[in-house]
Amino acid sequence: MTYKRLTLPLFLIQEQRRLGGTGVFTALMTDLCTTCKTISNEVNRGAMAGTMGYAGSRNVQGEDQKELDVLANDIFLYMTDQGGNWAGMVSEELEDVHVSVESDGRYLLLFDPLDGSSNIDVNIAVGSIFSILRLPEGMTPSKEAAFLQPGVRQVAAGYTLYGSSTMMVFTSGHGVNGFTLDHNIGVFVLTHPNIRIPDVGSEYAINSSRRRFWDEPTRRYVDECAEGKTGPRGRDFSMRWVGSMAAEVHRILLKGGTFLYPTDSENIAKGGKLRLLYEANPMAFVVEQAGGMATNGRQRIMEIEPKRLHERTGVILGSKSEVERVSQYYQQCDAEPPAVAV
Ligand code: AHM
Ligand code: MG
Repeated sequence: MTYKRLTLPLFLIQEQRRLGGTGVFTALMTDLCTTCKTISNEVNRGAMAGTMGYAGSRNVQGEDQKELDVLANDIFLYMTDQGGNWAGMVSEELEDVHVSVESDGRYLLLFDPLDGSSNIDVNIAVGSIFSILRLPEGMTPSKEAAFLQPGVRQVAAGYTLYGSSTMMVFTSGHGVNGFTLDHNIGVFVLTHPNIRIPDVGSEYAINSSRRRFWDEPTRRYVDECAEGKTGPRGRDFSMRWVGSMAAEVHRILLKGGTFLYPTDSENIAKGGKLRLLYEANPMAFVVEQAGGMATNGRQRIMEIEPKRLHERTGVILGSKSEVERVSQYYQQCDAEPPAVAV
């Protein structure tokens, strides 16, 4: 047979058979698939959708919401509520947990409906990021505590990138697979099976305009990369910054390298920039499953015990050898005796 395109629905059914699943995971992923296809449609219509610009509201993080932020959040909640598979949700755009009414679902969904939304008005890639947890025994989804689980307990996680094509990339703990949306048939198709992050990467992604706030290990790592062939790394690097974590992580997953949004002297009071439960943890799960590494510099991201729904963390992730190097710089910095005042 010459026709060999494996669609996401077929992939899920094959995995369900292979791993002896009950079909619940297939149902969860089907909900997410429909959600992201709907958001992709809205994003692709651009200015024609009439959803550009600000909504005139702020989210719990105090950030101005774009109209598409609000719409994408509504789509997530509506599409996932209907199936009855989910007990509750946490969203970047909602202050409190959302409980699915009339559902006996045992799973929790944590998501950033539209990551990098400052890019919407200028037609640059945005994404959705999601993490799936089990509702712990004896807990009700209306309580924050049900969601405060470390990333190592994620059942599945991933992102959908609305770029020059729409791609969904996810892991359920058995490797990472990427699917491209075929708009003609309205189905995601497996295009990137078993993604492995290259161990040697020549790209790093960081918002360099924050250099004045960086700590010593970040500054050292970036400076050494920027010195290229003539510096201690002995080779040249390129720097990229899209301003959308989904796009950044996707590039690094395929090409290797490092993504850094560290805690710095300006964001440390908030704990960093990126949110642990629905940005850092899902991306860390994907990156680790692809053979990479994800840390806040001093601790593996997925082992951080969350204390709040919208908790933030520093994030350094990517190719194993590069992230190990940054971690070593943190260790060396922490081991240095404090300077003695004379
Ligand atoms: P958002 O989820 O509110 O869109 O913000 C998160 C984004 C990340 O995708 C990206 O890595 C970062 O914030 C961009 O930060 P900066 O404004 O420093 O470029
Ligand atoms: Mg985000």
